[in-house]
Amino acid sequence: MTLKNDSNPRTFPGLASRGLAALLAVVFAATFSGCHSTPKTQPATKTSSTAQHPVEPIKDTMTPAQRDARIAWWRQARFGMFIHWGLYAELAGTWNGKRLENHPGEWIMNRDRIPVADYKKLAATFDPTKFNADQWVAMAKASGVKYIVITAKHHDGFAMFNSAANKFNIVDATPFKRDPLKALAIACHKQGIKLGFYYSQDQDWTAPGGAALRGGHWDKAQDGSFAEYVHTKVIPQLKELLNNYQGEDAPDEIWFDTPTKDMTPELAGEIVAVLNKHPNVLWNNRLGGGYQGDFETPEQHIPAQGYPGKNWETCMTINTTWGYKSFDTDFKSTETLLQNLIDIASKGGNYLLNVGPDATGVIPKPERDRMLAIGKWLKVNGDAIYGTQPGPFTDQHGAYSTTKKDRKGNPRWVPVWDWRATAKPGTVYVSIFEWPHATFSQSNQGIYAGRYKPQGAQVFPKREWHHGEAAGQSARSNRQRPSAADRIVIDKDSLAVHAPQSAQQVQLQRHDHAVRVLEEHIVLSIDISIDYLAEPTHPATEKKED
Ligand code: JFZ
Repeated sequence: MTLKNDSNPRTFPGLASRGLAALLAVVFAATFSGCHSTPKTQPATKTSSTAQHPVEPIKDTMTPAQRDARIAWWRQARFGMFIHWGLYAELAGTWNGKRLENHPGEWIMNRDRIPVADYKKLAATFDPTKFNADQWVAMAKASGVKYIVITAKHHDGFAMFNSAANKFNIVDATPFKRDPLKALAIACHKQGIKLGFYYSQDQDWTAPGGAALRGGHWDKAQDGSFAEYVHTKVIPQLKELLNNYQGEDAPDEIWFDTPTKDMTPELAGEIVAVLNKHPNVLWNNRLGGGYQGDFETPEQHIPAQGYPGKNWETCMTINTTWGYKSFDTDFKSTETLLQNLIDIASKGGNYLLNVGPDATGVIPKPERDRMLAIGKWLKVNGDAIYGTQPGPFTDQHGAYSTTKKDRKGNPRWVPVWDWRATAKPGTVYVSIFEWPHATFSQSNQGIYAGRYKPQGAQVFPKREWHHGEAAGQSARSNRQRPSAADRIVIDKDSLAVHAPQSAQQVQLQRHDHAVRVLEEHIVLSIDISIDYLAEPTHPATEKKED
């Protein structure tokens, strides 16, 4: 591969200015305006949707353009905040003086086999007087999230909203007597944040007939007909959730969970018929009954390649529990969380990061701190995340382990946290986690020693980066960090190093903008959007997720 850095007239230092890069972005956008309207999702054929499902989801009756418009906000959002909040917050992970280990707090009723009557008593003392919807939403907004998803009803069956359909709810059964979902809907509407409701449609440990995973029912009060449970609780409550917040334009999505075989295609179809009356409401892939929903929901992990061509969202705990546990202090570092967000964006997904408020209505400070630190980074670098597509490079940032297995027994994906790229038409954003381990300067060979070698890259403005750390030391604590104003400019020939002729077919499917950049013989401007690592966060408790 010949490198032509000097001969390319456009790789001049002036490119380092943001203004010029922005200008180029506009030029590229104009050049490729024909290609970004291309729908990614193919229309489902009549046979595949109607044959499988008694009721066809509304999206399957739409044109690709309508379907894209319906989910556009969600695709651009990239970052959301999950909230697991319910009666279990009162127990905070402890029942009868015994700490619940190895299970999340919201599963305590099931894991400790708490009798239905005893669990229901928790409502009488649930009084989250410190709950303040405006504060929660303001915090979410400052964290840079574009949407919130909150547990309207979790597996314990307790409705965190005003429900005429079932009295086991926060308005009728607690001294609090208010509907926090209403307050959140109002606050979200005011502050421009989308709002989704999590609803456990299948498991319900306090309603007769509701399902119970991990051992089945443990209390006679749980026995009954699943269909009757769906008809008398699930469908009426879903109607409430879909209709009672319309003044606030909510909800924007319903997040179903843990489908079992009980959820037959017919019962699920009845639910879909209700959802279809609200064509803009998105719903995830966990309804059951064979329905795919609008998006995939990998949980607690980031898939190695994302889900090319699909909408997907990784949901993840900020420590190790979803529902509040007073003694879970195993928080992921801000740096890990940010790298997860960037990794997910580079693969075209959303990051739904969870917080677990306590029983007084307070989001624990370590969780708030981390959320806000992410928001601080996004404020400077958000254009590398929001509304982006996967980056153009085919580099694999990791490898499948030959020894470690994942939950399903397959070789585990072990990521390398070096750098990730995202893209918008005409612009590629490179976020670098591991700044190179060597002295390097503006020469073709010297720029990147170590793993990352985009030969031909040039760093502007002209200056040398010295990296003062010994090999093997923590690369995080003291490495030299680039600032947001720095640029790497890579010309088409050096880009071709990453995209050999043979690989371009593969690239065309996911990264058409970048491939067209190559074909047009123009310089690709790459924004380095890094800044955040300058802040020391929590070096002692760092933990990498895979
Ligand atoms: C589910 C819930 O059970 C959990 O409480 C939380 O709400 C989370 C977001 O979603 O978590 C699951 C679902 C399925 C499995 C594990 C956790 N599973 O199949 O192993």
